[in-house]
Amino acid sequence: MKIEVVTLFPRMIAGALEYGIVGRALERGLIAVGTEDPRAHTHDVHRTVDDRPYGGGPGMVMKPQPLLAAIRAASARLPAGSPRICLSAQGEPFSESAARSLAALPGMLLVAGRYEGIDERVIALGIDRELSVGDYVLSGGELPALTVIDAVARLLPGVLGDERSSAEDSFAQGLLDWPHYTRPEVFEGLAVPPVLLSGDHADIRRWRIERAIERTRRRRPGLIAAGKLAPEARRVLDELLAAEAAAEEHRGK
Ligand code: 4GO
Repeated sequence: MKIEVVTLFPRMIAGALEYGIVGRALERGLIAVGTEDPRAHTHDVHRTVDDRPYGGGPGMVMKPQPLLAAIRAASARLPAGSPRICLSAQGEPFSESAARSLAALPGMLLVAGRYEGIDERVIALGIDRELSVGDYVLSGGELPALTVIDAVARLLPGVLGDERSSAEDSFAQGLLDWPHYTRPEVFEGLAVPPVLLSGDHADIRRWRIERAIERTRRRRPGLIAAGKLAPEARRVLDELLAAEAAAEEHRGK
């Protein structure tokens, strides 16, 4: 997959992508990430990329001409069918399912704004969709762009090692993750749950899904209400609910 990022801080993107699974995916050519700096598209001696907001108020706005020129230059390096995406707190929520849709595409352009935001006409002329990584304001779109790149890259074929598959992730089940343990068996008085030492893979799988459901119900009930559970998780949840109803009945309601 070919990715382009429009940013005033290209080294922030390049630097963050050197590490871990995404770093290896880049080395192996499974993804390629380019950057385009709007400052390279200015024509004044001060290389101005921002200006004062019409209507007044504090802060500055990214001026349209250098930003749109950078978007067009970066777009020209991407395959047809690559969406131009702006990261902003006003965007639609980014999610694992949004990452899955993007991972099916040949490329994407990510626009990372700075200052108070970008001139709305750039969105009208050069952006296909706006995404938000969460309900909070950041000082730039670079970290959200890196978040999208990371979440998408690990879904691409070959990016995770043989022994790991994103299909095994709890989010593939529509759930929060289950708890993880490694050696030693007892750490500061806390033991690893015995089922994980049993070697019974069906029991272990069942335990993990149950723990994931338990956490998700407590911390993120909306994820379950949204009815997006994978069939395996749905089955386990239905059994848990039936067991709870039976226990309730037994206690005389
Ligand atoms: C994205 C960008 C938050 C998000 C941003 C988010 N803040 N929640 N700030 O995904 C334009 C200027 C947007 C700073 C940028």
